[in-house]
Amino acid sequence: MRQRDWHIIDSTLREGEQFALANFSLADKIEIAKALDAFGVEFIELTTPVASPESRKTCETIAGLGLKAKILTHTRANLADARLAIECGVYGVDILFGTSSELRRFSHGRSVEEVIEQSVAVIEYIKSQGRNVRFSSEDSFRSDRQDLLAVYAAADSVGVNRVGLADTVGVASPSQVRELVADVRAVVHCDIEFHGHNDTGCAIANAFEAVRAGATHIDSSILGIGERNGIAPLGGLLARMYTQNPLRLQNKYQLDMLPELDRMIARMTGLEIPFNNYLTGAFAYNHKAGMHLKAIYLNPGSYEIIPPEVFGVSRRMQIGSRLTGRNAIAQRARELDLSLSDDAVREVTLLIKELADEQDLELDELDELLLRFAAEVAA
Ligand code: HCA
Ligand code: CU
Repeated sequence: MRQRDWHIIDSTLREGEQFALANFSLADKIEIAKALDAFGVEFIELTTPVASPESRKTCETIAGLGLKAKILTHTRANLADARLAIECGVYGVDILFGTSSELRRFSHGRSVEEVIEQSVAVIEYIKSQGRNVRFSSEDSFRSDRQDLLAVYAAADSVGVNRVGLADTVGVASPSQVRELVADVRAVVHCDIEFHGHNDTGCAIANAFEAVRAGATHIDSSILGIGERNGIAPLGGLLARMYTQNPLRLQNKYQLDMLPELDRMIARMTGLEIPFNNYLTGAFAYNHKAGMHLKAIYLNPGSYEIIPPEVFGVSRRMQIGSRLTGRNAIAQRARELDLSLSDDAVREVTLLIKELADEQDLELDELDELLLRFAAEVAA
């Protein structure tokens, strides 16, 4: 199937607010919204205005900033919540209803018919107010397939703009996502959104499969923050999608702002960016083994699937370890304008490896050693 165009719904200001250490002030939220807008995400989702007076103020303020990104808020599927959302001036309302048998039995206690009836009323109301509306079912992957499709088809038939599939508990595998999105695609004409939690490490892969199966909107958050261990991280999602269609992403988003976004959320939550974070982790572009160093010097593409500069980061050549190789050392010598014979390079490489067996050499120590060695050889 031809891949449809897809869009980012960044939920740092909704799902992300549900992260343990996220207690954003209004000023923080404005900063986040402006940064996401400058980055180029198409949609920004905010916590329901029903949550607290400050949440309401956030909706009103951010909806009034005049950003290019479309502002959504996320509410329960009832008229009172929808009304308040609309009063805040948002572009669209994302409504959510639980369709799994557990939620129907233990949470809201409604039958599928009642879920449809109530959702349709809310969808029609939001549309009558000229706003964009999305209907999503919580815990979609543990819902009865026929129930789920019936609810989506009903929402579609009254003109919902999007239906959302939520892997609320992070249980879905990529092939399950592909299958369910395809099934939904077959019964609705509207757009399809996917929201995936990362409990089993599949959030990015699941989002990727969702797009391939026809989803048009993907939820993400900066650094992946959200309930428990969060959802698909913006950076990782873009890394995954970049490998499919680099130009499209480069034309659409200010990709080199990613480190700034990740640092902003790390600062506001008091966390470090994880060492192994997609693209922006301290070692995401670290090259260490001799074979890798040699190949990177010749052609960075040999071990880098995405050029670091695209996302505003730089590579790190770790040439002072016991795993280093003579090609890396020769390259460093050339960079220092030293001319060493092949034999001399071989000799100094052995020396470096011996020293690094004790402790890695920092670049300045290594440079000093090379300069001294070259002077001795010349003498
Ligand atoms: C939650 C709700 C939600 C909603 C997703 C959506 C989920 O449980 O906090 O509206 O698409 O994961 O189900 O984040
Ligand atoms: Cu969620």
